Amino acid sequence: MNDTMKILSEKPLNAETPATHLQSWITSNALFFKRNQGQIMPVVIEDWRISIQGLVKRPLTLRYSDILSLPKVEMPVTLECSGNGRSLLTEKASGNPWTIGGVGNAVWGGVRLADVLAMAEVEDKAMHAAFEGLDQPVGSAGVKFIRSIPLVKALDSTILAFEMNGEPLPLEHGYPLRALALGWTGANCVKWLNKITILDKPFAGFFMDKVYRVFQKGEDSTSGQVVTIIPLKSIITSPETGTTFSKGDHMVRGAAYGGEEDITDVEVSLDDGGTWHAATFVGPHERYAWRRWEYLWHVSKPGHYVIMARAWDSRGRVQPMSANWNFLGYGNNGVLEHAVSILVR
Ligand SMILES: Nc1nc2c(c(=O)[nH]1)N[C@H]1C(S)=C(S)[C@@H](COP(=O)(O)O)O[C@H]1N2
Ligand SMILES: [Mo]
Repeated sequence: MNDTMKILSEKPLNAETPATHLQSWITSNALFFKRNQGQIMPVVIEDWRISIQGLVKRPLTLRYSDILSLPKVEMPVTLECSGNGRSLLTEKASGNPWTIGGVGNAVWGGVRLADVLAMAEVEDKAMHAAFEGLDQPVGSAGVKFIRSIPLVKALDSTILAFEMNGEPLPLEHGYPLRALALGWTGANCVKWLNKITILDKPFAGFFMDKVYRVFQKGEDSTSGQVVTIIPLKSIITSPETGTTFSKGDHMVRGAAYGGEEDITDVEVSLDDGGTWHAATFVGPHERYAWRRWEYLWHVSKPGHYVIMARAWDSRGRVQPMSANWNFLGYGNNGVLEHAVSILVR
């Protein structure tokens, strides 16, 4: 384990990427955040199989070589944990205390789930695809991490990835195969895949019904929406809170991402949201991948400053000033929660 990661827990392994390592467009495999509910199991590739079952006309069992023989897709995709930013909420919520580093951007290589499902011939009444991996339960839930997504999403924009940044998928990231529901949070992207079950309704189980839902204190978890799309958000990766600057020019840097939507603008404010200034995008612009941005801040007066950034998307939506608090602290995309405090001398 790379000691430059910030470890949130050892067993199971949960670790976030420090802000300085969120600077580049591509996050390296070693520094990419790691989020596990269970214990990672070693995989012998010759013995590995994936089965496609349930509401299909032709149940399949595929080997690694069968997956590799399908048409390959390769694309940069930003992956974020549903709970990223949780520790920045003003009212605390339980769960891993992510700051901003429960997110990363990698080039994933794999196959379209639609191509695999076409071979299995999904039945007409199919509505959901449930994913199961080889990791073993640890901790309170005591059940396997099984998640389902709507079949529409599975057929339209979900890949099964076997490569990460040009390398075989690292064991920690789901070797040999993981799902990636493009633009959806990590919980919808099951690792160490060995089973896909086609269902006529969402899978019912702990990781579908008790967690990864947006609900308030005292409410029944199942009354809340399932966490799906990564919310519209901008993070400031430099400078970090507590930095002291001298007067002059300073570059503010960050990344903006918005799930299935395109990021069109990022704005920066240095006067508590009174005025907003357009940031400049740097580097690649690809659907499903974050856009890096920068803003040259000229500061001539000493004092305490709060740097805020807000993202806009192609549907004309803007990031909210404050996050919608919920019991498990999912989807924190508040501008205020992500603001950075600086002292200028
Ligand atoms: N089988 C399995 N898949 C899983 C998980 C898990 O615990 N088991 N965690 C999920 C969660 S909550 C997230 S945020 C992502 C994290 O992916 P990463 O560790 O590759 O960054 O994996 C998802 N897929
Ligand atoms: Mo997650």
